[in-house]
Amino acid sequence: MAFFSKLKDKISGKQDQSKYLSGFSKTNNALGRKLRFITENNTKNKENFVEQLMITLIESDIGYKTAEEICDRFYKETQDYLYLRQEDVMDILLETFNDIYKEKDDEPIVINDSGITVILLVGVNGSGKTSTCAKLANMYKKEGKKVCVAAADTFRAGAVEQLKIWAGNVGVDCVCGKENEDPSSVLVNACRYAKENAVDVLICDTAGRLQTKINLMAELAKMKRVLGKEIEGAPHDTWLVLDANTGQNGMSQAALFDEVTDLNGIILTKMDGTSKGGIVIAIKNVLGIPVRYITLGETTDDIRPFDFDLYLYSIIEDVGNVS
Ligand SMILES: Nc1nc2c(ncn2[C@@H]2O[C@H](COP(=O)(O)OP(=O)(O)OP(=O)(O)O)[C@@H](O)[C@H]2O)c(=O)[nH]1
Ligand SMILES: [Mg+2]
Repeated sequence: MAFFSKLKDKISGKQDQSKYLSGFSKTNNALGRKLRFITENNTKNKENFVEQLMITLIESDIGYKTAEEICDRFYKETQDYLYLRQEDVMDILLETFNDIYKEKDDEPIVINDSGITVILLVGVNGSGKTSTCAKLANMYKKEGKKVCVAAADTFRAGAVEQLKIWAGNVGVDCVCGKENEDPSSVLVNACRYAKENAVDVLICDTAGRLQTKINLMAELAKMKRVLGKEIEGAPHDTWLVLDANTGQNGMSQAALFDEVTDLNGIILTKMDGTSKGGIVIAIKNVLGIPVRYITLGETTDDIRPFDFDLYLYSIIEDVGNVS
């Protein structure tokens, strides 16, 4: 297993891998187990294997287009299928996932070295925006940065209070809006506060909205413009907070939010609770938007930078045995 050995070498020095992998295990064990199963059961029939592979990939939310691409590539790579060992089939599959994900390079996260880095979080209702705001705030604070959060969800009753409590727990400043206040005016106040208080990172929470509601999407476009007027280049990062359980609707969310807000990243939440997770590959392959972070639970520590090599490694079943 040439590719797998290389992958193992690559990740062996990475910190925190066991927690990362155990958080993933549900997602990728399910995919890994299915891949193993169809590999074992189709040693003599390549056509049948590829058909089963297509179904498995679609069941794991990889999406039709990307699944088809993986199957086509796999088919071409395995002229000698009948002579391949099961582990070699698995190895070729993992390498195909890798090649498809890494075909387009990820642009790095934008950091404003000359001032405040502004991050805008957008997404549908309940995807995890507010809790992710707290998780990011906690993470950046631990890196030694001065962090402020902006509670610009003035639409849902209790939303401002929710972020205020999280901010208090994490120990960062929070600029709050009032219920029904224009969210853009909250962002103006937050930018001014950030400038006056030497803040390094300003993270803006927004109200959940369906990607198909045109007026609410227009409101987001306004928020972006307002941020840019207050702080040059802001928002530097606009990230879609996407529930990993959403399945293929996630593709439509990503496409429509991207159209209005020009996303430069995705945060995949609730990775601890999904048995799918193939959407990581689909979004990157179809829309070219990289996953920046994943969240793996409900405490403020449950956030990790997304690492594709660890993700891929965890697809192989024995995730606990990384040495
Ligand atoms: N298990 C698990 N639960 C999560 C994760 N992230 C968020 N949640 C839960 O998902 C629910 C919704 O999270 P919120 O952060 O309030 O979501 P939101 O997008 O701000 O919701 P709205 O403001 O109503 O649009 C909460 O119960 C969170 O605790 C995660 O990574 N794992
Ligand atoms: Mg919220």
